[in-house]
Amino acid sequence: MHSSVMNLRYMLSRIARGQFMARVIIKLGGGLITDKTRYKTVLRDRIDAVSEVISMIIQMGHSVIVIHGAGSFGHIEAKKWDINDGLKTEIAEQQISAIDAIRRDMDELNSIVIQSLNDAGVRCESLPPRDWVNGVGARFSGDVSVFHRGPDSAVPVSFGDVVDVDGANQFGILSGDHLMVRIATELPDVILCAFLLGDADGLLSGPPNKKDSILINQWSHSDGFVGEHDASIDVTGGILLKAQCASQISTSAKHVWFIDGKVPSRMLEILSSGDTVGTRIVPG
Ligand code: IP8
Repeated sequence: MHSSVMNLRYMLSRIARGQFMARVIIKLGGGLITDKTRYKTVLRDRIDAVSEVISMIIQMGHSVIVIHGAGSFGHIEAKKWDINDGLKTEIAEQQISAIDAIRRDMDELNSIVIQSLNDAGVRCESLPPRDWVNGVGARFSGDVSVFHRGPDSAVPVSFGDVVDVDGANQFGILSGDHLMVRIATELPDVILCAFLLGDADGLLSGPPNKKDSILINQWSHSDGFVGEHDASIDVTGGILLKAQCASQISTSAKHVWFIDGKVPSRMLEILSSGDTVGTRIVPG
């Protein structure tokens, strides 16, 4: 057996089942699970590594909720046809067919995530936002109590999506980060809310590709600036929007973290010791 898996099994064996039973909400960032620059390029190995750890978190007795981003299955076409800004009469026809295509592509990405979780022994139920959400941003209308499950139920899985919007806009993009805010602040007993990134150990002081960018170990809203990641690709906003969402969550969840999703065992470290390599988001 691979040594990192053995270490995980050892860590798991030291945590008695049910000892810290609570809710764990995990966002698989679009930049972790896809190559954001190439249309519909999925990074299945990375999803599988996260699924293995999710299976262990469930074995610990926690109830888990999974949200994933869109990456190159959503943002490229959404940007091309301005879906985020709602209906534009001059390109309405192209926008309508782009919405169909984006929703189909998101269903495809969602079924890959669910297949990976199933392969790791995790039963799932998909709750696509288009079926139960109206509006965008954290104040969308929609009942997030459907995510409230016990530890032995199927894991609810949802994702950023094109949703209906009342009024002239008619449609817009709901980010998975805004789903995270609503679920994490409205459901009880959230012990960990983890944002899994694809390009960094956590929030950095500058862009990830710059040598002098360093990891920020702890961040609160009042600290302000964080280095930009992916702003030119994401239609829903870059890392600062994510950080603002995490900051809102930190007022109600004990542990809110940005971590490197390529090392998902860091979630187990947080659950077992309260600390890991990453950025802990604290209220303020
Ligand atoms: O990647 C965006 O969701 P996010 C959803 O979680 C689409 O911000 C369809 C672009």
